[in-house]
Amino acid sequence: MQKLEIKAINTDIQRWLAVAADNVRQHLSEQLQVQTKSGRNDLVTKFDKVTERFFVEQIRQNFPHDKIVSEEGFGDQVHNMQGRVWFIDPIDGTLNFVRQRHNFAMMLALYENGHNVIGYILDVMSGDLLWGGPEIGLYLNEKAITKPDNKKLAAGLFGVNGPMFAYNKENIQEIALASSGARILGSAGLEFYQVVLGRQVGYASRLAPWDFAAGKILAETAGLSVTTIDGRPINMLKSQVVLATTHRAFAEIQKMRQA
Ligand code: 2AM
Ligand code: CA
Ligand code: CA
Ligand code: CA
Repeated sequence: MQKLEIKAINTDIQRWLAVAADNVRQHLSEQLQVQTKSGRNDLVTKFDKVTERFFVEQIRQNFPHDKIVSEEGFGDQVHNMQGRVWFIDPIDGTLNFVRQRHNFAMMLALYENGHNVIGYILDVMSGDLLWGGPEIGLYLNEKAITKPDNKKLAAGLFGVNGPMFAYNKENIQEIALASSGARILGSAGLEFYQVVLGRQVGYASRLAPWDFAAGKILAETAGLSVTTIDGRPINMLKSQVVLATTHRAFAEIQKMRQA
C-alpha cells in the first residue's frame, strides 16, 4: 500500500466535509422523514444515509483498498484493524438534528494498522472543524491549538450520556458529581470536542466505534487519556463505555471506581 500523504488527503477530506455539511444546511427547513432503529430515541433520517453514502463514495473512489466502518450500513464488515480503516459517523446527534436542527456533528477518522492517523469533528451548524492527528497536530479550523491543561476532575465540567447518568450506570453520577458539573450535549462528537478544547475535563458514555473513532485520535493527540471506563485499552471494533479525560482525572476516577 502506498504511503499516505497526510497533507494532500486532508485537503480532500475537508472538501468532502464542506460539501456534505452544505447539503444538510441547505435542506434544514424541510420536513424530515424520521425512522426509528433500536427504540423511539434511536433515530435515522435521509440525511444520515445520504451523508454516509457520500463519504463512502469519496473514500472508495480515492482509496479503493481501504476498509470502512460506518453507522448506517454503507460501509464494510470489518473484522480487524489491519491496513487502513476509515470510520464514518455521518450525523452524530441525530436526535438533536431532528429536534433542534442544531448541536450535531459529522465525524470522520482514519486509522492505519490500528494506529491513529487523522480525525475530524465538524460542528455542522457553526461550521467549526476540529481536526488533526499525531503527525500534523491539532487544529480548530485553520488555527493550531494548544493542548488542554491536565486538570483535576473538580476543576472542570464532565460530559455524560443522559440515560447512563439518570440510571447511574458505571458510577457515573459519582464521577459527574465530583466534577464542577455534569453536562449532557447529546452528541458524542461535540462532547469530545469540548474535552479536546479544555472546556470539559472529561466525558463518559457507552459508544459505538463511529461515535468515538475521531474523538479518540483528537483527544490522544491532545495528550488526554482515552480508555474504557475501567481503564482498559479501547477495542476499535466494539461498543463499550468510553472514558476520555485528563490524566489527572483519569487517576481520580479509577480510584473512585475501585473504592
Ligand atoms: P448518533 O446520534 O450518531 O446515533 C447521544 O447520547 C450520543 O450517543 C450521540 O452521539 C449518539 O450518536 C450516540 N449513541 C450511541 N448509541 C446510541 C443509541 N442506541 N441511541 C441513541 N444515541 C446513541
Ligand atoms: Ca444513530
Ligand atoms: Ca454517533
Ligand atoms: Ca450517527
